[in-house]
Amino acid sequence: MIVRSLGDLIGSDRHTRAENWESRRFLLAKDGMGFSMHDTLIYAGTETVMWYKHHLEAVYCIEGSGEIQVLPDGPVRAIRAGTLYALDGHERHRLRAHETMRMICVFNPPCRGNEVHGPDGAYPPPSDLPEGEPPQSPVDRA
Ligand code: 9YT
Repeated sequence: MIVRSLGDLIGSDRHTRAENWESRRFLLAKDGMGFSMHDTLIYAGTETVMWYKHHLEAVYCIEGSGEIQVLPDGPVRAIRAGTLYALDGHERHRLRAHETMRMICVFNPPCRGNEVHGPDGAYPPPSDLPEGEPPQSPVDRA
């Protein structure tokens, strides 16, 4: 069983920061679950274009508000606490945060570490990244 708290992740190698967001990665590929799970903040006033060509992503908003649009011309859909979206077709999309949004993000295949978006808005395919070290601490994983 794995037990982790958000406080364990802050400032650790499971805490990845980008210009518009930060991602606290509770579960990664090395945890062996077959998906990764992140607690992500999308900063108020930002607009981010993303395109997860190599991953499926589901996102559940638990705080804040914003909107999402599948590009180039999909309908603009409101996001607020209690809204989920799932990119089941690897859709290129734009996320706008009216307020800072706290999102629980699940990736399949799992992220491996400190992925950030490339110029195309994608994370690299898992085959391009090292596997990552297995969990070391018996406290971390028991
Ligand atoms: C909602 C979204 O995709 N935000 C970008 C960060 C990403 N989800 C992550 O790695 O946590």
